[in-house]
Amino acid sequence: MAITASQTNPPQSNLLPDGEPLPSSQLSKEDHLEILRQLYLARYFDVRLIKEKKRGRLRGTLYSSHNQEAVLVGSLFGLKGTDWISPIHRDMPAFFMKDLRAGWDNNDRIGLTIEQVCCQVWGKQDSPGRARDNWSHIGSKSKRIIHSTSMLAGTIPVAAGVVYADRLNGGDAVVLTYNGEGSTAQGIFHEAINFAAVHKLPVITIVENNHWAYGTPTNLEYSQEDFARRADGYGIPGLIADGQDVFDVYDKVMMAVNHARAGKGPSIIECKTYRAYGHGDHDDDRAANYRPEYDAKATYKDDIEHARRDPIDVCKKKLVSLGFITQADADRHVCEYKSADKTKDEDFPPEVVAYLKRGVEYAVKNPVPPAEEGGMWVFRE
Ligand SMILES: Cc1ncc(C[n+]2csc(CCOP(=O)(O)OP(=O)(O)O)c2C)c(N)n1
Ligand SMILES: [Mg+2]
Repeated sequence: MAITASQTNPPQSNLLPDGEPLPSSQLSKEDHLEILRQLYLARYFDVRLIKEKKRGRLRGTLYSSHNQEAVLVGSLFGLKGTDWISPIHRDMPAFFMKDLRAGWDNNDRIGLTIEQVCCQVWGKQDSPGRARDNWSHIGSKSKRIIHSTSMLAGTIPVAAGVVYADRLNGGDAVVLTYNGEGSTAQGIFHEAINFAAVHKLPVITIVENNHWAYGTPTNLEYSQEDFARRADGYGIPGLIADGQDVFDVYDKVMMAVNHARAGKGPSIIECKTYRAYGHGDHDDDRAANYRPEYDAKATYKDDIEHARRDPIDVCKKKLVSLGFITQADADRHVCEYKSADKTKDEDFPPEVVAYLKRGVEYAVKNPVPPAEEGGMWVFRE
């Protein structure tokens, strides 16, 4: 039998020391329920924005995170507040979900508030960017969120520098950088990861492999079967996570976090998922044309099918199997496998709807910044 390249050099399957249990096996029933609530929250944020945009209430481009929620929730859940993250355009919920485990209404937690993030989307005065820039172009030094930019992969060297400084100051922070698989073709991706590998910096690079970079499919982006194998070239671990299974993402990220915190350096985690809509909302109609025929013929079409499992459905099934919820609980609010226009508020738990309502109402009432600000902060004031 012919031996394929991936059999001779498969990505690592885990980073667990011998005999150590999976990190997710240590999560409590409350943690499991909280993870499901956070998945609902990330989904609701996205569908609400899609609806607001369609009604003409928002300006800017919406890069939907629909179907990719498990990557965000699973990767953020085990972080300490003092860890850093660097989200990009498709990770909008990450800005308010960082450190959410410390309490949805805890004003001292180290993540942006839902009000700040809604103000950013609505282009209002209390947004971190004071309505001067694209939705996802925000960050906060005190909240340990590296400012997102549009220069894809450009935040990885910044992230490496941030944790390098933290180490020199005696800290134990790790940084999670988020990148689409298309962004990995940038030269800076290699330069930054190589630097982090050489200096054993605690940089964990999440590759959100949603199988499309704008209109480019993965087989025109890189030539390996599994992107995670590229880690071998840097001499660091590369893990693959089922991006639809929040607990698999959690496990792989926690393995990488523990590895990094122990001073063993960076890793790459490829989360296999699928982009639910177009690149941005301007691309939805075109994507509905350019994708189906191509996907059906792709050699990795099974991967795509797998990545189209709804992460909320996958999570509920796990919780039912563990006896943490009943099937009746699982069926109470059903948003899974529904496109945004097909969902209603009743498809989400009331506390999720109320949380976002608070953010939206704050943003709607918040004034736009004074016009005189327009020319400010371009140069040092
Ligand atoms: C350096 C750079 N090149 C091109 C672009 C334009 N651009 C923005 S998003 C995008 C596609 C990104 O695809 P991927 O990294 O897979 O992320 P996804 O949108 O799928 O989440 C492109 C080409 C950019 N912002 N920066
Ligand atoms: Mg992509």
